[in-house]
This record gives sequence, structure tokens and C-alpha cells, in this order.
Amino acid sequence: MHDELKKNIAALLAETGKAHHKAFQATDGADPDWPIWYAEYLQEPLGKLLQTSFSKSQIVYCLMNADLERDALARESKWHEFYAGHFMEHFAPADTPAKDKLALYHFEGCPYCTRARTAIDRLGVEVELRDIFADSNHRDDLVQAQGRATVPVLRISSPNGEERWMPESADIVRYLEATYG
Ligand SMILES: N[C@@H](CCC(=O)N[C@@H](CS)C(=O)NCC(=O)O)C(=O)O
Repeated sequence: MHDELKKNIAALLAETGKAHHKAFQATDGADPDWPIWYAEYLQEPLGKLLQTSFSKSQIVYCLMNADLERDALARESKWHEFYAGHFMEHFAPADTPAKDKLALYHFEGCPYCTRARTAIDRLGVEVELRDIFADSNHRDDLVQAQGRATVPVLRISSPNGEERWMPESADIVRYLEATYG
């Protein structure tokens, strides 16, 4: 189900890219505010695919993060596939949540991490806490996966071997509530 969904999101993004290029033919596609244009185009169909309602700002934010991450980690990848993966990480429902293993990359004094840890406690979800300052291996794993050490990040390991790295405290809380609430 996840593969199919990711393919559909990638196809939608490719279509959006083409439509944007057409709209900005005069500048050969150059548009410093492209995420805003994309968000307008994507809001409805992306919401349908991911069965959620998006604000345009959420889409803009996710697109910009995907762009930064691709620059840092995967310049060779196809942009629409990489971005689709990013939207999946943040917004796709879990396949078999009960069997997923969860780990939170965090550190003690970080207020955004407290937000995630509070939700974990409130919902009673089993999550391994990986403090990036207490163990440098955790920090290294995080940087390797995300290209930066910003926390919190929730790592979701599914029984089928799929790994998702979900940054953003608000997305983590929403995901935990939707999946385990
Ligand atoms: N918008 C992010 C903000 C996360 C954030 O700024 N985390 C800080 C610690 S509280 C951090 O990791 N800063 C160091 C860095 O970005 O490398 C969220 O809500 O999760």
C-alpha cells in the first residue's frame, strides 16, 4: 500500500513540476517562490491521496525541507521521488503500527523534544529514547539519515524493513496521536 501511494504522490509531483514549468515558460521555470505555487496546485489532490487536509503553509514547509534534504543527501535522486518520500515520512498513515519499533532522537534540554516526549508519555507509546549527546552513535546515525542533527526526530522501523525518519515535533505528535491515540 505504501509503495503504491508513494508512486502516486511522485506522479502528482512530476505533473505539478510540468505545470509549473509551463506557467513560468518565460523564465524557463525559474521562480524563487515555486513552493507557494506548488502548494496551491497540490493542496487538494495531495490531501485526497494522503487522506488529510493540508494548509498551504504545511506543504510549502515540507517542500522546502525536502529540497534542503535532497541537496544535502541525495542530489542524484529524482526530485519527485525524493519529495514523495518526504511527504510519506511526514504524512502517510502507518501500515502496521502495533508492530512498528519507534525510537526518538532527542536531548534533554530541547523544548521541541519535550513536546514529543510529553505526547509519548500521555499516549503510553513504547518508544526508545536516544539522546544524541549521551551517545554520539545516535547523533551520527541521525546526521547520516537526515543530513543534520536537528531534533526531535522519530525513527519508525516497520517489520518489513521499511525505515521512516520523521522530523518536526508537531508532525511527530500528530502522527503519534493519529496512530496510537
Ligand atoms: N521545527 C522543529 C525545531 C527543532 C529544533 O529547532 N530543534 C533544536 C533543539 S530544541 C535543534 O536541534 N537545534 C540544532 C540544530 O538544528 O542542529 C521542531 O518543531 O521539531
